[in-house]
Amino acid sequence: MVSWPDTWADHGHSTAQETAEAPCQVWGVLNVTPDSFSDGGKHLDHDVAVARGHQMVAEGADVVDIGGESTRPGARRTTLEVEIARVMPVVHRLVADGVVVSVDTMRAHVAAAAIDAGARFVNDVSGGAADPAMLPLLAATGQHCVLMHWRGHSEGMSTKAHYRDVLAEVTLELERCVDRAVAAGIATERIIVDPGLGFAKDSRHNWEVLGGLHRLRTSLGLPVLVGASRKRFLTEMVGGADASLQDRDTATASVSALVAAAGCWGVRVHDVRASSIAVHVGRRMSSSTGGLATVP
Ligand code: PMM
Repeated sequence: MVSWPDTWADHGHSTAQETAEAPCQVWGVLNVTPDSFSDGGKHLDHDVAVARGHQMVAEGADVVDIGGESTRPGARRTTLEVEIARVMPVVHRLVADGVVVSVDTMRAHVAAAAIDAGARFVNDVSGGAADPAMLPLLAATGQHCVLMHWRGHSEGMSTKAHYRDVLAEVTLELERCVDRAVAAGIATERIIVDPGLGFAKDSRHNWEVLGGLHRLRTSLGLPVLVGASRKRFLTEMVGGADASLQDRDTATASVSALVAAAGCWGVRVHDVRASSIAVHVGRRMSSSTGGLATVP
């Protein structure tokens, strides 16, 4: 089991070389939902979800990220009661078994319940924007959090995929998101940022963000988590709607290696085993070049 530093600054990411040598975290996606775009409906049964959480740890996951609300493009919101009922039993059981758990939620109420139950991270895809109580909660609890680039709820987000310079705008909007979090009282050392691939971004935007990860990371100066796993822009590369899961996971693992080579802090993936290997390859390559590879 990974022992977590008190802050990521303690993790020693102070130079490019040190970042290249620090392990790239692998977060396993555990969606307890009927409608998430790749694993929806698979883990609605809590016993199945808990077993999958353990399997992901055995395959190399550092963190299991549990979500109870689908954020696939066009998805309608889940009620608070349903989200709690889906997520909390799984959080309780995996925490009791010693698994490092993150809760993927935009609701402060769900985050508070998960933190009380022992979740170590709150992964808010809205970067604290969806629920005004979220940032104060994270400040009060001192929890590590992932703040993702977000322009609005899934139902209308495709209409917001307009950029003149996607990398510059995502970086700036994330910077403002971090400023709001710090103003609310969250310590910078507790913040991980995520460019939000697929969220108000089309395929071309996603590739441009991936191509500029090294720049995004160094401009923000914070750990970066990347969630490319099985997303549409990767599926398009391997046959579109007819793509096999295996091919989508191969494409995902290839991205994981490049994300690790770009010095990012972690990847969020469904197929943990392949990406656990891929991030080692990516980090090894970037440390062998004496610093960080710049992903083209
Ligand atoms: N993507 C999804 C859900 N949660 N969280 C973070 N931090 N980053 C992401 O890219 C992200 C996320 C989309 O759905 P999925 O759970 O099926 O991958």
